[in-house]
Amino acid sequence: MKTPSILFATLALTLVVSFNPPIAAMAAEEMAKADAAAEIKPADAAAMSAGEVKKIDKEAGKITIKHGPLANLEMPPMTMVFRVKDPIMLDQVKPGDKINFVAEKANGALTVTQLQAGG
Ligand SMILES: [Cu+2]
Repeated sequence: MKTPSILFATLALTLVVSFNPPIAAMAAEEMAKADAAAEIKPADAAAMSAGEVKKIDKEAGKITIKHGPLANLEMPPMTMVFRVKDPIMLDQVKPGDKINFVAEKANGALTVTQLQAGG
């Protein structure tokens, strides 16, 4: 009774080996998509992005954020300076805070229009 199971195991192994590369590649791609979606969803359906506050300049109304991918701006992760829509937003966070935010292009400048601590 051993022969059939060995045969089956060999066949299964052959299938796994021959199909594994494309499946693995596809799975990684699907996982990347799922990750991107998961990052956007919890905070707000309106696609908030995750980031970390690096620096705040209240006088200039600017905030430096180390941000993840910004889907709406087609921007990869990086650390950069944003304007804020309302300087009062800068009172809600401090350097080192993890934040969720929405950035939009307003009058040619990238502006944070929504900001919330935590995340
Ligand atoms: Cu950026």
